[in-house]
Amino acid sequence: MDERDALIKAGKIARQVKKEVRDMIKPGVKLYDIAEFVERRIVELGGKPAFPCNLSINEVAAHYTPYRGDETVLKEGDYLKVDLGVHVDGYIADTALTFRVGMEEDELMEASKEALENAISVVRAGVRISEIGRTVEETIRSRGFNPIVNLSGHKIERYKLHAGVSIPNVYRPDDNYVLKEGDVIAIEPFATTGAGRVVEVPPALIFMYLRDRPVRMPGARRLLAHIRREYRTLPFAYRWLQDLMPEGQLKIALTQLDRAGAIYSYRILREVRGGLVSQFEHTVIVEKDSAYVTT
Ligand SMILES: [Co+2]
Repeated sequence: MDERDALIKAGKIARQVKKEVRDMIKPGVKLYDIAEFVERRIVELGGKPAFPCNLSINEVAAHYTPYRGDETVLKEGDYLKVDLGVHVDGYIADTALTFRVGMEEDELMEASKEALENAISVVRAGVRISEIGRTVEETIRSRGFNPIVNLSGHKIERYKLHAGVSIPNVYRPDDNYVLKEGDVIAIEPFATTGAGRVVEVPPALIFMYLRDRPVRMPGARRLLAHIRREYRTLPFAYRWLQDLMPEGQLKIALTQLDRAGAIYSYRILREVRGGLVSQFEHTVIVEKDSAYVTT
């Protein structure tokens, strides 16, 4: 399978899982069950999770993924962001959508969805990414909401979810990367009723391997070898490790690895003023005259 076929296959799986998860979104359903369903279906359809299924509610913009024992349930009216990733042989599809639990789509959701559509319509080889930022920002502001300025889309490479270039959600004249034919990018506008900025809050439920580093604790060394082998340079969930060792030991091991610089910890991202947040995301392949949406 060549690169493009793998990207398209990953996208197709992501699309199918998005379609299936819709029926689960009801008041009273546990986030844990949704995340496990999403990741199981990805595997059943022939892919692997490119990162843990993110399920972020209301003022939480991103990076929440449930842990085993998590009793969080959906409530009527919640804004639930489902952000999921599929990889086929390292080729990634990253996509997200927002549901309003038990309710119809509203203007906040439409703002980020329309921003995504408008952004995709400007993508082609030769376009500066500042044009994407401009389009996203204008669309969201024209609908009376704020874009989240410190969250962005990203260029994607094989086994690399964030490959160095950020795809902005606001206009900044110095965002001068020019899209090339064959680039793979994720575009993900976030619209909010808040100030338009996120802050990190504990805990971290998602991590990523960075590099081998010496650590004293044997459990931490074993854990590092495990995550390097299983997830390579892709993010993984605390939930995925809960069978490996007792909870207390796992937490200490992750803390040691973080302090040693062996792993990166993704803390929960919350809108600074507690504003509601909506997000839509697609992965696209940049073509000569357009964008090919894989998801
Ligand atoms: Co993304």
